Amino acid sequence: MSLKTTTTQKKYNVWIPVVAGLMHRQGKVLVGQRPEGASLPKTWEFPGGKIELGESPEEALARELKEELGIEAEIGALKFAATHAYGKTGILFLFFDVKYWKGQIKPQQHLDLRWVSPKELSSLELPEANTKFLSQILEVL
Ligand code: DGT
Repeated sequence: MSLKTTTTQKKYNVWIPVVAGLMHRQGKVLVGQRPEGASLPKTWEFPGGKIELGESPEEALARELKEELGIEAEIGALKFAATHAYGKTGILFLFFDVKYWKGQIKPQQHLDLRWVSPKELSSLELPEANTKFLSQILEVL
């Protein structure tokens, strides 16, 4: 059987898979402020980033946490998945629990890092997607 190409090809959206860690310490969660030159500058995000080709989501998150925070993290359960559209680009977010890690957390890329309570999290400037999911994020913290 041969595949037939037609002039009216189906248009596929572009999707970017992003993993983020919900890092817990004494009832607080870690957020980092995105650098000035990055997209969504100065917003407070959960540490993480894009999954690279060939990586599992957990491998991607462990790599990002090493790059961004300088730690060796044990990636826990998938807590929450959601999608958001930035213009024509879709982002698939996968949020994982991170309760254990080795090493001292130091900002390698963020302007600042903060441990915040769920209440404080609600008062920070977050990326649009996180504001949209905030109630679901708060439920799983
Ligand atoms: P790169 O290599 O510059 O593409 O950067 P990566 O792979 O570290 O990825 P990043 O953090 O720039 O991309 C994640 C995308 O997801 C970016 O468009 C910001 C968006 N985003 C929205 N909320 C969050 C969040 O809570 N955490 C992270 N890490 N990204 C978020």
